[in-house]
Amino acid sequence: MKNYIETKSSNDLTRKTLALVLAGGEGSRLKNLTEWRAKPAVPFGGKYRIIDFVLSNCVNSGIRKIGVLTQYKSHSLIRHVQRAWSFMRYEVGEFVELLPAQQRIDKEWYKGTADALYQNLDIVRRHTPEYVMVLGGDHIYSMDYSKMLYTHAQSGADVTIGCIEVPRMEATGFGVMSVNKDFKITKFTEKPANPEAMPGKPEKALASMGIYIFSTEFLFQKLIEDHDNPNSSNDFGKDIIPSIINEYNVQAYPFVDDKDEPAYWRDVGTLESYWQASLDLCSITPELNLYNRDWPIWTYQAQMPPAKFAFDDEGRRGQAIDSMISAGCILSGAKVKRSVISSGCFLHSYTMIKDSVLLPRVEVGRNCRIQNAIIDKGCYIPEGTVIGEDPVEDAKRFYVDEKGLVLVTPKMLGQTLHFT
Ligand code: ADQ
Ligand code: ADP
Repeated sequence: MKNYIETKSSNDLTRKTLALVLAGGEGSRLKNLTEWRAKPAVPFGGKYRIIDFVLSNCVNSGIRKIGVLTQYKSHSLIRHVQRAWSFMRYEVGEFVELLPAQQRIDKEWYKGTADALYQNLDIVRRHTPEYVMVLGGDHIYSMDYSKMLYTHAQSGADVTIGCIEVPRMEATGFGVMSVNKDFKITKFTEKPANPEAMPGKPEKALASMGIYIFSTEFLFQKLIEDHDNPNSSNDFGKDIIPSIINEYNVQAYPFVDDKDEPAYWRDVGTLESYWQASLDLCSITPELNLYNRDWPIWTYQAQMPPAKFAFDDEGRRGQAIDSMISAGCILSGAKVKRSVISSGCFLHSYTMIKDSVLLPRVEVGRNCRIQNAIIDKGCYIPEGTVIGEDPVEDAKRFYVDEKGLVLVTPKMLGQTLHFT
């Protein structure tokens, strides 16, 4: 293995890798935000969709052969991937290929994540990759996968799993692992009720990021065995990973920053985590830097004019502080604080928005006050609306979570859905 590595550059490794992005999950904890779209298609960061982060990581890492497995409410996801990622050139061996659940093997949709891959085994085989990188389509982070690939090849592992330290009680929603001093995984439990603490760190647990590098033959073998096992739910986290820990070399790859600290990685699976990760972008020195020209996040964007800040008719300025204002927005006399205002929003005079996330094409009428809210794409908020000040009032019309965060969708406002 060592000789092999010495003669291969990381470029060789990335070129021989096929990335498969699992983008079929329902994301039900995002409530009505995923009523019409899959979680990876949820708009994020003003002009992106969540899936752009993992796809940009692939492309920026040099992994340019990518399949996207879709299932649940996939229309806007498919449309977005086609529009945004068609710049990849198949002629030079680069592609983003859509792999929708299409009952190719039998009459079933994708059961679990392992089944999603199993149903596409022949397509994977045709690309003859040496490594297959399995990725979730619904996390916000910037990560150089080539380093993980290099570590995988160098260690000679059968599988390498990306992992990160998280607060122990948050790990109930993740796969939790224990590792030995060489980072070999010795134990793996999917979504434990009482996550095991890390040695010497009672408040932390080592969570799986749900990203796996498999040496291809090993993956094929395990997918076939899993398919033939009637007791399996055909899921990586629930079935395949726990079943191989003892017998095989399964390595953990910690995702850390330059200072060896846990890097920025967010599973924006709940409304609160989605809202928080959005507002993280507004901080003065955000941990996730979208302005890093060495690591661009690619997306599709309609051509729109620059954001415009206009006076209202009493001469008050439209202004925004600690906020991201996307292209195509007009703030006429409205004030915005610590908020993400996505493309094509129009905020009218005497309106105040703070600590909120507006998805694209929202219009807010005059004299509104909005705080601690997520406003879904295409909503029209009528003049004089107040959101986020009285949870009891808000709950009569909108979705309010246990911390008082308000979600507003066109349907809740009695409006027709125009955009997903
Ligand atoms: P979860 O995220 O809970 O845990 P899951 O719901 O299976 O696992 O989703 C994993 C990824 O697969 C998501 O990107 C989802 O969109 C996608 N997906 C789910 N079902 C699919 C299907 N039938 N077809 C195609 N795609 C599908 C996983 C791991 C944990 C790990 C966390 C990290 O199981 O061990 O800690 O990810 O978030
Ligand atoms: P308000 O109800 O907030 O006072 P208006 O509709 O009167 O908003 O628009 C206020 C300002 O916004 C206008 O003076 C103009 O500068 C800008 N504006 C409105 N519509 C457009 C547009 N389509 N293109 C460019 N600027 C516009």
